[in-house]
Amino acid sequence: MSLFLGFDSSTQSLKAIIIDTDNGQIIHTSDVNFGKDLPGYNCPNGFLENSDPLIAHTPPLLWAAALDLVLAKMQNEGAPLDKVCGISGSGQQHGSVYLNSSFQPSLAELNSDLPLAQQLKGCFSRATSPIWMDRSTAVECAELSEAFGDEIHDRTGSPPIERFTGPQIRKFYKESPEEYRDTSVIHLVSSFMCSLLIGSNAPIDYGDGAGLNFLDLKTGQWIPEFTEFTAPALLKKLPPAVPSNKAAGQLADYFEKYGLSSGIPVIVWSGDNPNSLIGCGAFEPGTAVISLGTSDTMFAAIKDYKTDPDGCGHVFGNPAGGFMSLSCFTNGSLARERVKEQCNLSWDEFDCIVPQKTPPANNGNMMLPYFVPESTPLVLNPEVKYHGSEPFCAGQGTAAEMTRAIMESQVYSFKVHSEWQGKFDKIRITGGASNSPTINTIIADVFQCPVEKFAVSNSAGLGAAIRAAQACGTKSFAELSQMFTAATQVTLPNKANDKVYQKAVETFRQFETEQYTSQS
Ligand code: XUL
Repeated sequence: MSLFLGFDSSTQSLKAIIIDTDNGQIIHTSDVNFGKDLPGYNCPNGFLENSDPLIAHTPPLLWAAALDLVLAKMQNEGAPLDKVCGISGSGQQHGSVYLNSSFQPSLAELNSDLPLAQQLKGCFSRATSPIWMDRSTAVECAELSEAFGDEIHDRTGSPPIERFTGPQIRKFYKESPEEYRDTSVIHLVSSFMCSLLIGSNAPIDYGDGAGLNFLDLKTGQWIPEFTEFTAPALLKKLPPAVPSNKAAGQLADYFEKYGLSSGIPVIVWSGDNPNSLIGCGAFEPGTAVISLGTSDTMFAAIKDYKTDPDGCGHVFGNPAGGFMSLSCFTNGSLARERVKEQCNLSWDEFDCIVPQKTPPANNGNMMLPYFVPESTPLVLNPEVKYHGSEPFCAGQGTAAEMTRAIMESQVYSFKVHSEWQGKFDKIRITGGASNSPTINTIIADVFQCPVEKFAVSNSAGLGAAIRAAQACGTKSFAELSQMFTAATQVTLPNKANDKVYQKAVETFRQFETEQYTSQS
């Protein structure tokens, strides 16, 4: 048996998955929900409630407690932990953990009779960790942009962004200089969790490391000018950046109490998006993934380093080598839901009414469906804008027109804002709305390539387990993807719709440019 364990430390839960790479089976899955299973940390949704909507923090001790809890749960459920021969993991990106000089010695002396959270209580120089949902660093982003212009975007793959770790560290240093001074090491969620497993400070991989605004993606090194400007002596407080297939260390003796074998390799953890790229079987350029969730995301492997000229998309390290792009469309299912409600339709009607009553490209009717602030394109003052026939623009489109308009316009936006990444041979689609045959058809026709569905429910955790298996030398990414991420359904493009959609995409591009390029 060749069993590998992948963890997924996300915003709301810690999940674990064991895969068997001899026969392509998922042997066991388990999870701990932070709100439900660890109520004492007061994080019903995975973070502390705050009256300021820009602030989102989580006490990192919660994540340590969750690691003990999920392993105890798996042991009780009879998971074959004793047969696991390699481990890796996935962390929500950008969240940062601030530790003092007692962290390393405490990890080295972990007592298996006591829980992790009890033993690590005194190791934090900052009691709470800002997570990716925190948007309170606009001032620090502006300071970084002013100091370095486009250089941060050009070298690290993203401009300074509120949720990214660099601006968060600068804010902490400015607000709490003494606590900053007492900080020996700053981890990401991924490298913090990995450190617990190996009983020592773990490195940060290129996938998650790109979420700090400091990593030179071409050289794999932290950029000293950026770290020094951000906070004094910061470079000394950052773990080294390494490729994603590197072993961070060996599993600490502490975890023998759960039946795991100490000494097995722990592969460096990565961020949830780089892990999902692997867990969705999209590790090679040519395949993009569209994930239709609360927000929609579109990501793909890219071979040569390049950045989004519009500054909306991000570049991270691809755990399989090279780079990956990621664009986030904030008004995802939220916008679909709003239109469905406006039209008073059920989900089934929403999906059926479109093909029956309207032609592809909707006779030119389309919309910019920004109900909340949007990241791609950048829209700070949300508004829904219409383009097309007079009644449609006056908000009097039929339910069929409105429904087709929201579905098609979102796909036009995917198309326009992914062009910088190159051309795709196929698109893999996941998330709730991927069950809609109409959305599958629209994506296939607009992109003129096959759209594949696949049966993966926790792509980040699966990606982590696959990375552990690949790095431990048993099988290639191609073989492992074949085993765990095979397509279950394919929608082919209709060539006859190519022309009408090409024209519609150009109209959409122009409409969006007219409305939003001047906004910042
Ligand atoms: C990516 C990002 C989110 C988090 C979610 O830049 O902020 O996708 O990784 O966990």
